[in-house]
Amino acid sequence: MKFKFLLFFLLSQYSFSQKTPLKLWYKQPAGYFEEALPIGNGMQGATIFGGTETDKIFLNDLTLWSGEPVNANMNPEAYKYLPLVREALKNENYKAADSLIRNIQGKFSESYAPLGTLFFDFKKGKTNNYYRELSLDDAIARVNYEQDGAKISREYFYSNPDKALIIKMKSSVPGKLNFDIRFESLLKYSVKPENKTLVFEGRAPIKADPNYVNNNIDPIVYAENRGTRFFGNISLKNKGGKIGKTATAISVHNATEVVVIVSMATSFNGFDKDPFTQGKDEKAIAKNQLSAIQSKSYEVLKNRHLADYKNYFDRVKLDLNPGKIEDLPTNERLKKYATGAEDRYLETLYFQFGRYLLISSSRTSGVPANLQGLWNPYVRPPWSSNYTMNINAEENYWLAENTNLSELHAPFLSFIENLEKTGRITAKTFYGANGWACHHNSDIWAMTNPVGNFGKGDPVWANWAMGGTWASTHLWEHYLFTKDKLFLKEKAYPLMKGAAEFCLSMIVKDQNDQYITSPSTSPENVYITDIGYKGATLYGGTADIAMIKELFVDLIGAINVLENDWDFKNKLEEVLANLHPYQVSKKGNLQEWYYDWADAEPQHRHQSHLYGMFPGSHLNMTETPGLAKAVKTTLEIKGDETTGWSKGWRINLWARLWDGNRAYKMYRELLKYVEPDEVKVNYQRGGGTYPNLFDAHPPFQIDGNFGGAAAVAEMLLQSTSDKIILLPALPDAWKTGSVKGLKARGGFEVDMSWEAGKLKTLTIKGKPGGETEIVYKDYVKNISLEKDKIFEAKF
Ligand code: FUC
Repeated sequence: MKFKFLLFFLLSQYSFSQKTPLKLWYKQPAGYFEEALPIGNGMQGATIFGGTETDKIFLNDLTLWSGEPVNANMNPEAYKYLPLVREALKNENYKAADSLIRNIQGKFSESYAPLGTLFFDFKKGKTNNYYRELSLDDAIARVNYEQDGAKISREYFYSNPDKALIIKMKSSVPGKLNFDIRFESLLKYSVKPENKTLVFEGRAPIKADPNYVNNNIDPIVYAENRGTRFFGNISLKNKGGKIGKTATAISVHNATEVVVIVSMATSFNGFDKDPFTQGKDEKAIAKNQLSAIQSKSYEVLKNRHLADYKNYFDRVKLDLNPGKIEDLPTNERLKKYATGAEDRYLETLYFQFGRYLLISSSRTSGVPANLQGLWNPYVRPPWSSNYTMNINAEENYWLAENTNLSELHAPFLSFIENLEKTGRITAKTFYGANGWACHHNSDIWAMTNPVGNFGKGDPVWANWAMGGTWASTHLWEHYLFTKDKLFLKEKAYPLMKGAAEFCLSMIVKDQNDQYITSPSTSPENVYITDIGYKGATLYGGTADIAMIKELFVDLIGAINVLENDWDFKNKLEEVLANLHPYQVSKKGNLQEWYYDWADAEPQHRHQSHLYGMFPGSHLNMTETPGLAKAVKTTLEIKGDETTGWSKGWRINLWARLWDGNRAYKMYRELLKYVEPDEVKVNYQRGGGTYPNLFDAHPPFQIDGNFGGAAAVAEMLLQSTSDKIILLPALPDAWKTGSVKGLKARGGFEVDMSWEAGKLKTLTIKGKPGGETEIVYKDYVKNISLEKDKIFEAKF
């Protein structure tokens, strides 16, 4: 067994040395968060600055949030306002509807908390030949420099198998490592050195308001014996020299090599368990993790980390034929790219960085990657770094299936199980509705209520009710990519059905006897009625109808597979047959509102009414070409300048419109260099990419990284339950290349190469096996593959 592992490891190292390394690298330490390097094991993570005098490392744990389990029954009278809002809408009194709907609001979400910061204080002094990198091939960050005639090197990785941050520091000259290790936190905490270990503990607030709620004098509240606790050990193993301590720090004197191990845990024990009184024993967990590591050598820990990480990362290879790659630091590369330079290496790096980030932030059941993945230094991070359900939380998972990381979708899919629990109470109390609902925001406590602080939120974002509908379509997508029938039957179907039952409660008949939602809002857009009223609440918003349609079509697919619940299928079909249809506006765009009203902000970043084209699929180039044209006109009117996540979405939309060159143009714009937030710049900052390749909304949001990476796959391969379309949106700029390991619906794994813009070779593996139709331009072929069997073709 051991020998096999070693052989695998040596072979993988050998094949890796044959190709261009995928890495971010810099000639100086990070000065800002958006220059620092993120690593993570899917639950915990670190952001590394790599300084030579002080190396600062932000520590995060995905399960450390402010708050406690939510009382979903927070506004028990709210449902009484639903008939009043509906009545106002029926009377076309939009102003009254906008005001009445505020009675259907609850509390804001809680905030994702920063755990603490680790500092290594080194001797001050001149250094030379500084180099800092993050290797995506092995998920290891490295810092090297020279000081006092010694080569100093540091390696950092966050191990999933060993649940710890592991750092190795080395000096080429014996005895040259001298430093102190400190720990600080912005939360309530204490720290003390014990032998060769620095021990810290603390707890999160029981409330941290969003940073846009500034009318509250007490935005952060702590309480004794309440809130999520955390605990950690920082332990050291040294070669040479000795370890001492001060009152709050551990000191290393004259060592040659030091391995630092950070093992930490929180008391979070599930969305519905009090994290203090019913919490996990975070001390025992952290200590046990540490003692399990103590006996393992650094090399063993590193090999275990590599085997674990590469199992995911190596599944997909993308080669865009970059030619001779200029050896430029990543920040300079981005700046040069922004001048219009070709850089297919950077374009590949950004794609693979998205996959790297998902592997590093999405491996915790019930706790998906949040607005910043898991890397957050702020107590009140932008938008609470929570789950914004009207795009951002879902966009995080667009790359999970098609870039062959299906298992990493599980944290989001299991989160939906939690949402369903609070969401049933939300549906009942806020609307008197069946099923379960989720609104604009959620958090680790699976809150599902409309936010707004009981009437203070603008309905344009606070009252959007389709969060559960959108999220539930991910369950069907997971089934389509895996064909896991047991998952469909036991997990997905009941959740999807509950989300649909809520939709059935929210629809009414319009004057034409067609189904529409009432009330409705369209994320986060404002209409102008014919008499000039600017508002948010309406009936029959297109986005609602699009999401309902997608979910109902998915459910019918599920019923056909499971061969059960035919009565419910009849109900869904009846609604689908009588849904208010899409409308094309007088300008030729897809109408967002029930009437052909004007938009208060025609270039607005949200485009939820285009949902059916992407991430949905009931609008497409073959079956609904007319509506696809209206989608295109909508995007033309909106223009291309927008926030990071919105660019990510539009690139996917252009890919689905089979316009590879426009998709590519916007991909380039997503990669537009953006300075760190604290740097003063004299040009207009817009969506783009920070020096550490984090997506800039701005500020940092990880959704653009994930959406952008998903879009690259979407440009190369599109699929439905019974079709695979090859190179549907290949841009002229990617004339020659190859890709291995992309996934298509049906569970197929696709490798292909192309030259001069034309498909050359194709290999499709059936991974559970099944039938599909392959389409490449005029080439159409039906294939039927048994499990693990391969179809190959040359063009
Ligand atoms: C939505 C967007 C904002 C931002 C926030 C996190 O509300 O409209 O642009 O991304 O989520």
